[in-house]
Amino acid sequence: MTGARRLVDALAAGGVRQLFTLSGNQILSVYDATIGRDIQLIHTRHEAAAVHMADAWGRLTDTPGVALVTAGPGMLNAISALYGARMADSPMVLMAGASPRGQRGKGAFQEVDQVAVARPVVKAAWSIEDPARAGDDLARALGVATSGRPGPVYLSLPGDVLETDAGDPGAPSPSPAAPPALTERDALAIVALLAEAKRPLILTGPALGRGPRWAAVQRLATTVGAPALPIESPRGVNDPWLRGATRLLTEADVVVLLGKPLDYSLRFGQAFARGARVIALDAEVSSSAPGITLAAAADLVPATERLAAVAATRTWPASAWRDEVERARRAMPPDWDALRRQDSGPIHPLRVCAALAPHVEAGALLVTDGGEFGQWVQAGLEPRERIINGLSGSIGSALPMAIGARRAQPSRPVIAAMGDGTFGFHAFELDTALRHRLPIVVVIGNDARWNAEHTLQIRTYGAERTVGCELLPTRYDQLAAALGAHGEFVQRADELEPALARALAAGRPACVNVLIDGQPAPTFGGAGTRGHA
Ligand SMILES: Cc1ncc(C[n+]2csc(CCOP(=O)(O)OP(=O)(O)O)c2C)c(N)n1
Ligand SMILES: [Mg+2]
Repeated sequence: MTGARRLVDALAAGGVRQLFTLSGNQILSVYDATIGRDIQLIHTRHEAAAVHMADAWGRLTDTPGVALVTAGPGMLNAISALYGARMADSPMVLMAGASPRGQRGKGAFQEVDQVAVARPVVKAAWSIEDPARAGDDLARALGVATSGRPGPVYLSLPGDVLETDAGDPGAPSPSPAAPPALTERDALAIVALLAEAKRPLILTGPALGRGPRWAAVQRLATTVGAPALPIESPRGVNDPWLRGATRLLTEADVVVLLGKPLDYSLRFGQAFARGARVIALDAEVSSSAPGITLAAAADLVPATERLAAVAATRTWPASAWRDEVERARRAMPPDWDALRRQDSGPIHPLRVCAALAPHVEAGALLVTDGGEFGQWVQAGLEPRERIINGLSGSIGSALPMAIGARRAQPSRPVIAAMGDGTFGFHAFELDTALRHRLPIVVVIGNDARWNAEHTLQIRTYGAERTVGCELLPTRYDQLAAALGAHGEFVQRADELEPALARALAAGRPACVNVLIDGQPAPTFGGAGTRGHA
């Protein structure tokens, strides 16, 4: 049995039902091995898109999405997207073909040290060196991707390893060591600090902000009377979705960081009041990090559950603080009402939000990206569930992520909202969506510029020194239609609702191209960071 066959066996055994992929010489043996198996090849138009799709799959299902790309340039195309998955704690595996072992260092076709290139942006990276162990390596990669704080794993697949007949694999490798359990001493010390707090606050990293992990966080938060907020926006504590809660973060006296490094997004601690005590709990933490009162390394979900259980043995005084923060987070500024309803003149981004609201409140999944329009969509909507570009601060992922999401949840409407600049990164994935019958709806806020950068230029250099950030009011709807998708062009606010309804009912991928009035992103006056995406 070849390494490629062992790999595909292990994918099937691991429950992987599709590979988000872009073909190349070095991986055709894996394609061949999928014939007759329950593993579909979702063939994309760019390797980064394949990784974004696997990333969305990982975030939504909490099981690893798997991408497969070719060697050298193919693999290098995927790197930026891998960083996005890393910063979003997304469980996924990227596999890439690689030059044969015997030609290493000799200038093989498309030879580059792919493991070294991937290493800074993944949880783990290695090359499968023994065809007999290809399945075992893959199983280990799936395990590492989901364990502890989830994240992407990279595997190189040397061509000869894939094509060589493999013997007996021998004993399987031990599964990855789980992070340690929270010690009783740490649990008691953390709960004691929380009990002293008047305004405790829990902030989570992206993984703890999703699915079953978030439920564990909520149990702790409810018990101790602390508001809990996920920090997942590149704008950090200035995440427009936090709305008025941003202003209240500086009032917290004890802050618990769950799987959330004290990084740029928290202004390295400056986002909190001087004297606030910061507790950091993560799969790996350094106890000597500046600004941290107490650090504990522990497996996050069991540790959070243990904290909730220890806390439940005490009585916690009633406090209005938690509700106050949650109310401030939900409340939209009163002067937005008129903008949401305005049917005359240029279309404000909030008017687009008003048209999207019934759909995302009814359960459509919202995928949003960066840029100013992306911030408006995040600020102006309260969807049941959403995926955003994330702490990587990268733009361009929303369209392919919507495709990965639709594949994960085939009967759920998926709406991807993004700026016109952002749309250009992966517009051709509409073709992928069409071929694979994944009818996503793309809504473009078209202001004919890279408005986030245009706005920064005005703010930093002055209104007379804007340069280089113009685009055209392009008919992206016609581009979509040329690819076979459904296209809608919206120039007046009252056209929005019917256009969206037609797009959602089209039964094929759709693009709603909305000419909007480019506006600077909303701010809520916190002391946070201002990211650039
Ligand atoms: C991969 C990547 N390239 C560049 C940027 C910098 N960047 C952030 S927002 C933005 C402009 C986005 O323009 P558009 O999608 O049209 O949204 P708008 O701000 O106009 O609403 C740019 C260039 C980035 N964050 N990520
Ligand atoms: Mg724009």
